[in-house]
Amino acid sequence: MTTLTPTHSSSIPNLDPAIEAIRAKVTAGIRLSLDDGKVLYETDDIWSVLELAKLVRDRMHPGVAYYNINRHLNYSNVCALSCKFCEFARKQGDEGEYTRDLEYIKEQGRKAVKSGATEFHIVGGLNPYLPFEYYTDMLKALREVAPQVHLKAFTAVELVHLARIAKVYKREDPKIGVRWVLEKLKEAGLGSLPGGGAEVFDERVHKEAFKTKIGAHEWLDVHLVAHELGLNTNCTMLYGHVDKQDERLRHMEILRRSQDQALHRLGYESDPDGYIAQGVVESEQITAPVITLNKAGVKLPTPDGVFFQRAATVRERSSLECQSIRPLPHGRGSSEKTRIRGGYYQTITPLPFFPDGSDLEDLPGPTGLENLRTLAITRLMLDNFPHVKSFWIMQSLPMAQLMLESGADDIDGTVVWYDITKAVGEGTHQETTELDLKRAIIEAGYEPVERDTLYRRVDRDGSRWWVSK
Ligand code: V47
Repeated sequence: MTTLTPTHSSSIPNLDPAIEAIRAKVTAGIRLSLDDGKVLYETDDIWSVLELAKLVRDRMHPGVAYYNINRHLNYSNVCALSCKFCEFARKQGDEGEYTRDLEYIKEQGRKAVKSGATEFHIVGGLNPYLPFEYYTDMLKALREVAPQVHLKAFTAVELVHLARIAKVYKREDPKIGVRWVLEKLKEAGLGSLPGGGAEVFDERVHKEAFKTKIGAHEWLDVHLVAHELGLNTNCTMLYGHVDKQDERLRHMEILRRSQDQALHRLGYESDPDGYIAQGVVESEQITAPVITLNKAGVKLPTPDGVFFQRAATVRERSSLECQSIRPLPHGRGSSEKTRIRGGYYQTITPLPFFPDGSDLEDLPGPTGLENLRTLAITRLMLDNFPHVKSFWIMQSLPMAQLMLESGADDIDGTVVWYDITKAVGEGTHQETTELDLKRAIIEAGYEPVERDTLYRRVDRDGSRWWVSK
């Protein structure tokens, strides 16, 4: 039997002076370094880490927390890959394998309309037996029966697979085939991309846990092309298996550099407090300046357009910083107004590893405190991500409540059916009600705001809904 020793002393709070330097940066909205991230992971003073993440979250989303009325749809669990962490995938002919036909898909669409859902989250395995038309037909069928419901579909991993089966994949530049695929899917009704399949961007972890899946380069290329086409995307980090803390921090650095690139394209100005970790993303060829969104007053991008406020002059900025007053937002010239459209990462969702049923089921999976800390660090490091999601299905609703106090501003939606991971004692029917989501948010001290996939406020009258004016 292993003997467990306490990792920190019993005195609470465990104040750590190293946190104070980070607190000053967080208060001023200055980008944290990877060394800061290491302190946040290693400190005994976890409560200060959570408190700092809450400070940023409250500055970006004062008083509110988001949820949506959605449905997840897994169209097939047949998958050519054999990722060690995955319990979802089956081979054709295995017990429990399935591939949904168009009738099933349409039925789901009709149910979604009846329940007032605003979003379908659609993902599946890399099924080698389905033609490319299956995917366009699926989107068109949903468009037909549920024209108002946003279709957030297909991870970067599936999109590369689609380029292959459509025979447009070019090894020398995967972006070409992926662009073709995304254009066709957009025509069929695709609205945005979910964030799955990112796992942890690290070659060691890739080799050890998901060798045959696309790596960081291709994942990032797919999201780059989607952003160039004006599609918003999400991203994830699947942690708590064979990964190490410094690999998670590098994953976060790569994602925030990728978001720097997206925001730069949209016209956001560079942040003079920029920090770029050396040696992490050269190979991804990201040359954009650092752009942050977590300073007080910075307008977050929205798909409907956002107007930058006046840029602070260098003198104003340094004077404010000397006085320890929160700096003004940065933006374009004095009264210039810039319209932002889609083409950026909306949300990061940290995904805690579920060992049961996977090839890595001997591993214990992350603990509650590890989940809280990782979510808080994600909020603190990813200073240019508008939202951080605590996916209640994987974190549990009680834990998602705590996470709203520790960096998260979103808990996802009603879900209904989910097959990728199952909580103990749960099958694929994993549903909660709007009432429960709202109750959880209110109890955590925030006003629940129903959002659509693009984070616009939603008003509704029963199952009828519209985006608020
Ligand atoms: O891509 C697979 C991960 C992802 C396991 O974009 C596992 O808004 C934990 O991406 N333990 C699917 N994780 C979920 C996902 C997601 C969820 C909610 C919202 C959004 C969004 C995205 O789950 C997969 C994979 O990375 N996964 N197996 C496992 N055993």
